[in-house]
Amino acid sequence: MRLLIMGPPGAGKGTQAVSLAERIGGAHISTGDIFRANVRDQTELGQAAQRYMDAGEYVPDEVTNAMVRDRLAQDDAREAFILDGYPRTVDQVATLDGILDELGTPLDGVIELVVDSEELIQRLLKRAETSGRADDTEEVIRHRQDVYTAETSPLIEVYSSRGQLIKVDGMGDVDEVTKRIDAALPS
Ligand code: B4P
Repeated sequence: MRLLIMGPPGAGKGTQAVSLAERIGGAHISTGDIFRANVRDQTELGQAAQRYMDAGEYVPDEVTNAMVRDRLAQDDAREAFILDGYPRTVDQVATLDGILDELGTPLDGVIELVVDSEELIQRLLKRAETSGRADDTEEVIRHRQDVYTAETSPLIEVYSSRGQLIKVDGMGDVDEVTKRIDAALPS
């Protein structure tokens, strides 16, 4: 199965995508994780991404699109994958459509995790106590929510109009949300 998981920062995308990848037997492709690994290793990609991430801004599309194109062409993503945190802009949707067309690997569904805005902030503030992530300060957390609303929330309508959107209530504990996702997936 080939899936996207969407939702604002703190919705639980990464949390759910890790276990979902195991259940569908596919690759977990998190653009945030790939950027953080590159920042940690101080690669050229990491150096290009770091200042955007630290400020809560999106990394430019040309950098992100090239990275995802390479990753999706790898063997472990052939039959099944969950894309976590990509696409995030209208341009990224167009690029992803082209990549999946070329590879002949269409999507089976797009999961949207729906969570109240105050709950999002509380989760990320809690993570800030332990994560050490430069983008987990209250000011940057709030800015990331605004960037999501402006840049990414319009994508929900795009996938909804294609009949691919699977809305899942992301409130409640992690296991409850996992059960809801499994119940909502196409068979
Ligand atoms: P991401 O790594 O995708 O960061 P995120 O939006 O904060 O989501 P994450 O997956 O980490 O959090 P989750 O909701 O699982 O992106 C980071 C940055 O990378 C972006 O700001 C941008 O700069 C760059 N980037 C990434 N992709 C890009 C793209 N496509 N284009 C351009 N730039 C891009 O979990 C949050 C917290 O909630 C965790 O602590 C978790 O434990 C907790 N949690 C989860 N589920 C819970 C539940 N049910 N109850 C309570 N807590 C829960």
